[in-house]
Amino acid sequence: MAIERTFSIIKPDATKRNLTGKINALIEDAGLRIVAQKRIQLTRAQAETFYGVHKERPFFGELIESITSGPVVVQVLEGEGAIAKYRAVMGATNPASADPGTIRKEFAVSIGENSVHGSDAPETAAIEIPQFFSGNEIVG
Ligand code: RTP
Ligand code: MG
Repeated sequence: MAIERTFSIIKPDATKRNLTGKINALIEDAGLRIVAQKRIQLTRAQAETFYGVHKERPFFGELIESITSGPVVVQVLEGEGAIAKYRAVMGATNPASADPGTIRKEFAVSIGENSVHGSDAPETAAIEIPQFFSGNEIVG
């Protein structure tokens, strides 16, 4: 399988509860390498651009409130099949349905406060990564 890169966000519900290290331990234990990282406060405009595909969804307002409610840690993860691998480590969107050992089962509070984001396809990773990182900020 090819070496891929995927985009990850540790969301405010997790940074507020000081879970960045515990989440990154699960990411690294899965064989993914953190090749770019920064802690930032998303602006409303950045959040609305990032989640633009969900603009018409009933939860869009809550989603933007939630992702801008505190610091996030944005990261690029690299590894074999990184996109699918990270989705597996994250677990289901709703933590109630997530498998044991996944980030969302261990740490998430609810579907809205579900601790992490991960790109869902190579095409979305290619759009999401450059929204937050320039080429020389990613060191594989
Ligand atoms: P993500 O994009 O954050 O990695 O999560 P995902 O692919 O598993 O879920 P997606 O369908 O893309 O939804 C994006 C985020 O919107 C929030 N959401 N809230 N209240 C609701 O019914 C609802 N549904 C989705 C979640 O925080 C989800 O991660
Ligand atoms: Mg998604």
